[in-house]
Amino acid sequence: MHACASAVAPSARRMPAFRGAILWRAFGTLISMTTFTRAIVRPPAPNFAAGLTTAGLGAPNYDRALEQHAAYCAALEQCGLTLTTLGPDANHPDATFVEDTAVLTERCAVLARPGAPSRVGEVTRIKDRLADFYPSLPSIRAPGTLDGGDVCKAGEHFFIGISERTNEAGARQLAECLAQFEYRSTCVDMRSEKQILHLKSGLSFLGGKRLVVIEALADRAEFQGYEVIRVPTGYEYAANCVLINDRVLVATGYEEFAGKLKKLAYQTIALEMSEFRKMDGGLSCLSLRF
Ligand code: CIR
Repeated sequence: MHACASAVAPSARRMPAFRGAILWRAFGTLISMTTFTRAIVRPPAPNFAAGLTTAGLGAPNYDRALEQHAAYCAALEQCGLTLTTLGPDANHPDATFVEDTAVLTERCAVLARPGAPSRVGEVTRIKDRLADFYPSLPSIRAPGTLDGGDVCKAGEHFFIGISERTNEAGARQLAECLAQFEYRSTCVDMRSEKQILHLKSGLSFLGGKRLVVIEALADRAEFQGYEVIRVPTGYEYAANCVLINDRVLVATGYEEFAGKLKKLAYQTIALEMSEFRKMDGGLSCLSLRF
């Protein structure tokens, strides 16, 4: 079967095709800006601490994680999003990191195939929910693996990280799917960057031609032509920030970085992420935005 074969969901109700992509011209270039209206989230299950982690920061406190998740959801609503909240999934302790299960765009959605075997089953339940919004849900197929956290949408362009979770076959399949919807993509091989789990742990898009990039990746040829806000070594966690409509979610504790964004006229919302960080999670991982 074709790598990007699509399963048409019978329950499809609405296709967000080309919704929310605003195009405008700046410096002679057409620039697109996505307007998000919805997000899917899933609070952590009580066995959240049994998930995968390399952080070495100790076990997360469940009650605090729930509080931080609730604050995160409130911030998404403040950004104008309507939330679909899934029930906690104790069969998959990492399932709160919903971002890794799919890649969502204005024109299409692609189901991921997580690189960690313990996370593969998370996709089935997300698929049912996404079928409410997308009439067709192509998926990444074996031997391809792909985590949504390795995919950074920068307007009409996608950066796809080749990582410990996303392999070349998975990245290629995604690029082919996206090309069918007129999106371009570039692969970023980050297997030598051991300090970050996913590409988006070290790369964020802030609209126009502006990226936030960790120092270790900042000089990569893939980002030439972009205005790069560099995040110094030791502060990598700040790089996973999330532009949602007219605001940017940032992790608390990185005042200098937040100050830089404010100077560039972004409205920031700072969120405490300590308990998710203990499980290698950042701000973007906690939602699927579309
Ligand atoms: C994992 O290792 O898969 C989870 N504990 C953390 C996933 C974080 N997701 C992301 O950065 N997109």
